[in-house]
Amino acid sequence: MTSTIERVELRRIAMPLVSPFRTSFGSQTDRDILLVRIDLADASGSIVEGWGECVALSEPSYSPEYVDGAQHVIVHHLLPRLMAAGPIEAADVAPTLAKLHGHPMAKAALEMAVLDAQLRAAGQSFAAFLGAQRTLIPSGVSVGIHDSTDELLAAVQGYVDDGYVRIKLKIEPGSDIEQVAAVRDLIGPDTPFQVDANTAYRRTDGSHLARLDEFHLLLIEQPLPEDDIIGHARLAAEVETPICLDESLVSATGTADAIELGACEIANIKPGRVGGYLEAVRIHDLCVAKGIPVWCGGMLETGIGRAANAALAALPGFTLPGDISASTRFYARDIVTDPITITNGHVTVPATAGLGFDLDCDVLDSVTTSRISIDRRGTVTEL
Ligand code: NPQ
Ligand code: MG
Repeated sequence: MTSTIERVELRRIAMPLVSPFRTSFGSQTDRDILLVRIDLADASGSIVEGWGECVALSEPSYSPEYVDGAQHVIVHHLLPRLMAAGPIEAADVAPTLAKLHGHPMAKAALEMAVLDAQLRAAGQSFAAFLGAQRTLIPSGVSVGIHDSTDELLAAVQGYVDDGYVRIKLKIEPGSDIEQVAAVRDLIGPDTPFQVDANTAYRRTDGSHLARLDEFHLLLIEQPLPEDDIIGHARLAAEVETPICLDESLVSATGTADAIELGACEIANIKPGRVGGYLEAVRIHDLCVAKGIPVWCGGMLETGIGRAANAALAALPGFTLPGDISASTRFYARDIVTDPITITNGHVTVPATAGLGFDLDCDVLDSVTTSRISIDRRGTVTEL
């Protein structure tokens, strides 16, 4: 069933992180997030609201998108086209916007809001919509770069105590080998352990990265720049530890090519990076067909994105633990009434109608930094 977009609200929120999060591209203490609310009207005129979360960071440091740019392209390019398209459902969003190049995170946020509204109207959970059978998924944690190995080990021990079943360590050239060795020593040989370089290495670093093989890591995530597919293929031949792509994978067709070239032995799937949850499912299906293990990445989402990610990660091809940690890993207070928690190392897949969250309006209002409304004629009003 298709519905008409009646009104859109864009809301910016400022979420302080419980501790600074450092990656090879920089350190962050706050998360500036763009939320999208879309009011859909069905044929009888009854209105249901849906929410989406844009995962773009404040700077174009992880990918070319950034949150101010995402808001601009939504207001001035994406929404005018989407609203002109007439009655739609979630599956129509990406095709309707396909002639506008790039901006996957902005597009994904719109598709997500339509999907949430559509599922709420149908009384269906996202997991049921996807055909996901699992009710629990294993929870991994991403640990930032620390200058001091002692501080790093204290942080890792804290996450092990919290019950996380898999540790991911952010790395960059410098103390990488030494810190991986120290963490492996701390957690023992049987705890699943992987690293993420966020593009910090070069093609010539093959023999250096092969030194990680002795620590029996699950994978090395995105060691090289995002456009260096052949470099990753060469590295995959040179290093025993499987090479996993994150930043390089922006579509199903590109993922198929990377797999064929031998550059992608494992895939990190992030719905925002690939233009939405529906494209993420296509990448999942393709990887299952090719025998490539997948796992769900994370972008420090609020309870909105975290709920949707948990449902996606319940699909059968997600055979490795994802970066879907408890909300408290990053935020003291989430904007939803039922934040994602971890019990015995697992997250419960949401079962309520929609993407699987309900907003805590008081908390949401308390972190809101700006709000605009866009009506059917495209008129923008500051709220
Ligand atoms: C990754 N995420 O897999 C990303 C990178 C990322 C959980 O490791 C603020 C600061 C927000 C750094 C969002 C994880 C961020 C950030 C995502 C890094 O590569
Ligand atoms: Mg990554």
